[in-house]
Amino acid sequence: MRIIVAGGDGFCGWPTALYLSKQGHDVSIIDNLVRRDIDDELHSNSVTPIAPLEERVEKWKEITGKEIRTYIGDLNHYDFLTQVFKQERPEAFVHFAEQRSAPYSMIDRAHAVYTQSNNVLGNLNVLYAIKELAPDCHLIKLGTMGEYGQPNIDIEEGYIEIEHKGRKDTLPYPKQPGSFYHLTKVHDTHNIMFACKIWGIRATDLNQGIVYGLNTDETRMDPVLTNRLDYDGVFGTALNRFLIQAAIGHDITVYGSGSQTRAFLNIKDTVRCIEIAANNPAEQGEFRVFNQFTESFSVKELAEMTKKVAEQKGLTATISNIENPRVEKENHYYNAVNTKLIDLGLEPHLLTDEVLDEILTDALQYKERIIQDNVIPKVKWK
Ligand code: NAD
Ligand code: USQ
Repeated sequence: MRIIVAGGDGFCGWPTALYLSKQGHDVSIIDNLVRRDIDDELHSNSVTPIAPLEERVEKWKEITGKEIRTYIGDLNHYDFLTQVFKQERPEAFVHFAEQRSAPYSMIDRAHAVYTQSNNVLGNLNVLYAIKELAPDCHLIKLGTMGEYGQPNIDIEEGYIEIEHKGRKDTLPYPKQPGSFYHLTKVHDTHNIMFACKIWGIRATDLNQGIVYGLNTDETRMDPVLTNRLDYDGVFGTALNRFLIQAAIGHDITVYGSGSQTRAFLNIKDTVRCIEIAANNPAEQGEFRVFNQFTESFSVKELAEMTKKVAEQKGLTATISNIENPRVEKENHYYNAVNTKLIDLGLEPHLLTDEVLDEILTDALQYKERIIQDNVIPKVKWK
């Protein structure tokens, strides 16, 4: 299958591009490299040294003989995007290319505006490019579990059957996102659903949980293929961040009580979920939603698991409940459904001590690169 991976230089996109290429798909990457620029803006870095994109794909070709073509440009430059569509004639378009940090979107007005215009308008351009140039192309769009928020009922996969005043309907599941970033995913969802309805586009919205880990079998093949690993207070996510904090002897920063619960998955499952979606395309006109996660944990549980594994390695790990910089529910019900990807063949890599140990070992290898000052969160919601 001819597949474009937009955002293919990023944390999820790079290992996905490699995995799809290994499976025999004809892969090309679109990326404007803005994530590398944001590292400069924040005076931050990936824990792992990451090679330039051109070097990465050259190494992949050298090792495997497989070519991944790259297009450096912005989804918001429509002329650029249409040129890529004409050249590649994609059968699937995997869309990772958005600003993905909730804290970054909450820095100030300018960062909120950037996040919303980059994400919502970029996605709208992709919808138009599919409509005008590749109407059969399957859009595989990365959404987020955070679109649903933390309702006091079970979270379904995209839709819920509601009975109201004696009548029944299946409606989009209510959305209660927790940041201007998470809101962009809700806006995207509505735009995609509408485009499917009016133009007959086929789309799968993957409401992904928080991804942990960094390496897959492919990224481990050579140091040049190593994936990025974020740790700072803006882009670092729970669990990966906790393990890195443990690696450098920093307190594990649980925000508030730590009772807040989220859905998680291993990066090794991310790449497989994309393959499953690609191999089982949505029908023409169908807007399909899969909840892409394998397990849920409270933040407190993750901190405790990290502490245990770090101590087994002889590290000192202290859990510190710091004032929550976000406005979010801490004590809440959380039970989300995730059967659709499993029914299509996903075999989850679950979170074990061995998995935690593996990520911690990777973090320890590069711990000298970590800039201590970036670890504490500085962005507040209010
Ligand atoms: P990332 O920031 O590492 O990668 C995103 C990539 O997209 C970057 O390489 C960036 O340069 C590129 N990009 C951004 N805007 C672009 C544009 N307008 N044009 C072209 N390229 C652009 O993020 P990630 O962690 O790999 O996340 C990928 C996707 O998955 C995002 O949409 C994110 O919202 C979603 N997601 C991520 C997680 C997670 O835990 N990392 C969880 C759920 C959902
Ligand atoms: N948290 C801590 N301590 C930390 C960091 C985070 O307690 O040091 C808490 C946060 O308060 C929050 C939870 O952990 O309650 C998750 O925070 P996070 O930064 O790991 O994740 P989030 O901001 O939700 O965003 C990440 C990705 C985003 C993706 C989302 C999936 O950056 O792209 O969409 O996870 S989800 O959470 O399912 O919406």
